[in-house]
Amino acid sequence: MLRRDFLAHVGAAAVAGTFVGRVQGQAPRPRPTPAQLRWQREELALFVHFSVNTFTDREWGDGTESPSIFAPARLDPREWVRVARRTGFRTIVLTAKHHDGFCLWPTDTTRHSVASSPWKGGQGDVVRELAEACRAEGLGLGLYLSPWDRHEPSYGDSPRYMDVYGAQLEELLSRYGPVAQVWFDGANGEGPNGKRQIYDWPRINATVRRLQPEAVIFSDAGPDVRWIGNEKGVAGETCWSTIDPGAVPYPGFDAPGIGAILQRGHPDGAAWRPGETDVSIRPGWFWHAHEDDKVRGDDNLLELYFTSVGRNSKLLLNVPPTRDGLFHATDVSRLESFAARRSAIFARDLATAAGVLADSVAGAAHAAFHVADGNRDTWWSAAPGTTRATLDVKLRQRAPCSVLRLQEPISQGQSIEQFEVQGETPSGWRTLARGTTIGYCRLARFPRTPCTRLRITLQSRLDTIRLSSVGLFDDPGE
Ligand code: FUL
Repeated sequence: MLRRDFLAHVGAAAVAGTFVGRVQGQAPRPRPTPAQLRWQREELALFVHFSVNTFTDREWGDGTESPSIFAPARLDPREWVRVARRTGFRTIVLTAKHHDGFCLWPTDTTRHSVASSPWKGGQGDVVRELAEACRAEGLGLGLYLSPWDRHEPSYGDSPRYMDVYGAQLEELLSRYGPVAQVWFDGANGEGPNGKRQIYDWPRINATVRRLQPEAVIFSDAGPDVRWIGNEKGVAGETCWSTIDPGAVPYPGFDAPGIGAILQRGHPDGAAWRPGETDVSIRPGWFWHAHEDDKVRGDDNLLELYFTSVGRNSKLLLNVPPTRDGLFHATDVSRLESFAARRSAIFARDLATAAGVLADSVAGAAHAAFHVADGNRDTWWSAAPGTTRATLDVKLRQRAPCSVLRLQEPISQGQSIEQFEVQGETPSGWRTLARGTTIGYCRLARFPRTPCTRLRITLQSRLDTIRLSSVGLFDDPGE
């Protein structure tokens, strides 16, 4: 089809706009580092909260717990990793130390660790077992090291505690091979001296960079990955991977509206700092017997997938082991049905090899067909300066569909500010989805509709409009 035919086909409203006001010499927009790109493409990571709290039935230990209570009879991190891999998770993040200060590895910094517990006669090392299992199964290892430590006597004596904390971090990052992610919580309390601990974040981050340069650092304030601002599993309807670093200057920073800022990011933020959505499969982060009947079901988990991965975030789903040291059978079966629901939806992409035309193309290397070529490293690009562009996607056959997936090639940054998708149905054109940001992945659900064609309108005044993939699916569970 010639360009003019195409314009006649999509109609006047869809004619590409051109942004003439673009400022020459503008600073380039932020883009992800290879580590941030890898982190995002994994989509799913598993969080494992396990500590003395598992044995005391508490969410936050106060640091007075005796290591003698840590006695998981069947602890097996290989089982955690196998379940994770089988159900589509690519990294496991373990609470190597939670706020109670109990260390799951035999640290030289304190006796408050597995070395003083009856588990394996004090010879065990949970971090090592997990690291080896991750290596064997090809999963990434993530470590949570709580800065807030309610056991450590030096906590509150800021420089002295920073030495202890720094030494713990050094141990974790130098003894166990590659670490994919280091997870910092911003919680901050007073020490036994009645003083509030001051964390030396530049020093902490520099330690990670020195020992594990490939790892991404998570905290409210990044620097690589930001918190999504809530623990409900909900990224912003509008969700930018960019943020103004001044808005959240350090982890634990609190200000009115901070949750919403973290949820949405900023379209013109100077830092590429995508959001991670952490949420638990149960009401609590640690295992409690009385929550065994409150485990999220597959509908609920799928909804979380749509509100996190489907909104340009990554889902970090917490599954806490029981006192045995294994995942509870209910949690495992929910993870399995969650995985089955995802494959039932995403196994068959109805847009594969569709005929695609665009009303604006930057050049042959970025032709429109790339959005349906199944290759995430290729993309269609509208001509630079175009602020509104339309794609026409002709499906190979009419098919009922209920889920749409759009993806920007985020290796080039994120630019789309508005999208609208219409489907051609036997009764005419119908709007299937509309919204603001896309980013790595935007998912939309709509009532099952038989479609033969899609018309996708995209707008951005920030940067070049690009799309790497259009996916169309049917949810048989609808
Ligand atoms: C919070 C902690 O206080 C919770 O216990 C949990 O670890 C969660 C992931 O982060 O801030």
